[in-house]
Amino acid sequence: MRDAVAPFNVLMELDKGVLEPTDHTKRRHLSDMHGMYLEEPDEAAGDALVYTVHEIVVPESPDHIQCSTTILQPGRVGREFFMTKGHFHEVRGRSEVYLGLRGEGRLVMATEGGDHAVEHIVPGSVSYVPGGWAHRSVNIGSELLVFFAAYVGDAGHDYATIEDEGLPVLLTDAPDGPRVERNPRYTQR
Ligand code: M6P
Ligand code: ZN
Repeated sequence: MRDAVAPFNVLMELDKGVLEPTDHTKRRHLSDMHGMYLEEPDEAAGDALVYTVHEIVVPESPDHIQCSTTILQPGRVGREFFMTKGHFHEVRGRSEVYLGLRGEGRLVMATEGGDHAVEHIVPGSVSYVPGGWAHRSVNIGSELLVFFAAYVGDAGHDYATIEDEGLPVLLTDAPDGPRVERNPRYTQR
């Protein structure tokens, strides 16, 4: 972790989402997404890379703001587009902001009560994720989806709550374009 007391700069390659320097990089492959898609991936897909997250790490305190870039590969598992795992914040009230940099995506959000919202991620889009809303990004295009995210320092990631059932809606590749479909596995809590 850098000395968060001193001001600092990092440089972002806008079309690739690479931060220089980066404190931490995580990569999620199909094997990390087990059970999150309705269908299991084709064996032919192997353990493909789904997305990469480059993080600037600062103290996990509400005085700080965590920043990261996410690079989502184009692809599908069955009819569903490649997506991030998605999460609630462990501290439910913590909010987040997304800035689209490249490609075309959707930001799927949902509350624990079952409300949902779907916003576009495109270069220049600024999306506000209020506290209490789980969020997952989906690449609906044929090129990389790249976006920047900033969130309150102590937010934390709660993956478990949506791991089994997912979110109320799915983004699928339909003949007439990307479609928001009800998730048959979701039951309202
Ligand atoms: C965004 C932010 C990060 C998150 C990343 C990948 O960059 O919301 O906090 O880690 O997307 O999403 P996930 O953690 O759900 O895999
Ligand atoms: Zn978040």
